[in-house]
Amino acid sequence: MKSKILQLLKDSDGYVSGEEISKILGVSRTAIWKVISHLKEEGYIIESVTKKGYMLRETPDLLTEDEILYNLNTKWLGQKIYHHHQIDSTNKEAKKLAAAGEKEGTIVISEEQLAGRGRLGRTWVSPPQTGIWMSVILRPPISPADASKITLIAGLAVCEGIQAVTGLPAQIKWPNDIVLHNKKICGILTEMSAEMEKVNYIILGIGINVNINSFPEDIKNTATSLKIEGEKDYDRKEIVKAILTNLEKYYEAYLNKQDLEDLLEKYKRHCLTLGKEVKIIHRNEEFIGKAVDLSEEGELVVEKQDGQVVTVFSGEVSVRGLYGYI
Ligand code: BT5
Repeated sequence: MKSKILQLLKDSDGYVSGEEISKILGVSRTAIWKVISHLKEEGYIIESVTKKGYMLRETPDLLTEDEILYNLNTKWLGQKIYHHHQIDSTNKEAKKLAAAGEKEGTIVISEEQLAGRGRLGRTWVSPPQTGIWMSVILRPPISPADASKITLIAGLAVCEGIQAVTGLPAQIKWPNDIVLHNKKICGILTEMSAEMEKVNYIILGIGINVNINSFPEDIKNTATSLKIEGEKDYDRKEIVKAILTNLEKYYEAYLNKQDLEDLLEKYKRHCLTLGKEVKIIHRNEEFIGKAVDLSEEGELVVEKQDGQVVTVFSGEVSVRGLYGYI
């Protein structure tokens, strides 16, 4: 009932009377009043005027289920959201839920992470209420060997989502970073539980720096936020919605065709790695070459300095520019 009342308030330009709400939803005026009090506790500013009714004045800047579901155009992705004010890591929590049978499309989102994680045990800086720290539970009927393609699909969905809402020229740094003006604004961490031939679930963790003003010393030269680059605050909810809409569309397109063909063209257009001299780092080995293309499987095709052409699987590699992060 809470989300329905909220929807009525949001859809109206003026006051909505208790009588009207009561008629539409078939609930008592006291029940409505209780919900309104509850919404106020959550941070909604709602004016109540006798004889006129209720008017929504302000919505809290929180990524709650109610806020994200309002006008979200997906069929299944993000239709159930666990919202936290603080958590260690949304990926860790999503993994617990998935292992306990949570269905595909459910999302864990937190205003702050105390132990946000990057790849290979690295940390992810996740300050309160200024970013999008979320994890999506997916159960694709694919082989574990294809799981890294989900990272590419997510990168495309995030890049285009950010561009659409902010108008900023976000680009993809293959395989899992989104960058803006050559600095990182988003990282993607894909974790999987699988058997030999079958994926049990994939946790797609997405971290986006939205309204962060500054970063710790060790990453301040490589990290940035939408606010720093665009010089204004952005609405986190709208970005989440745009990403979920794209992600559902591209994920379904990939599963229907069982290949990346249609998506790769778009991906390449946004990919700043192509055409660049890169250093590929995998465990203790590294080599230098030019990133010339992406294979049909989404691997990076690199021409080494001796002319040999190799394909690099996205698994656990790090890609660096010759003169720094890009
Ligand atoms: C990533 O790892 O880029 C994946 C980040 C995924 C974060 C999301 S947030 C929701 C979900 N829950 C989690 O616990 N994680 C996921 P990697 O490519 O390994 O990059 C990590 C490196 O990026 C760190 O070692 C830092 O150098 C740098 N870094 C850390 N925090 C950053 C930030 N907020 N913005 C930009 N760079 C950052």
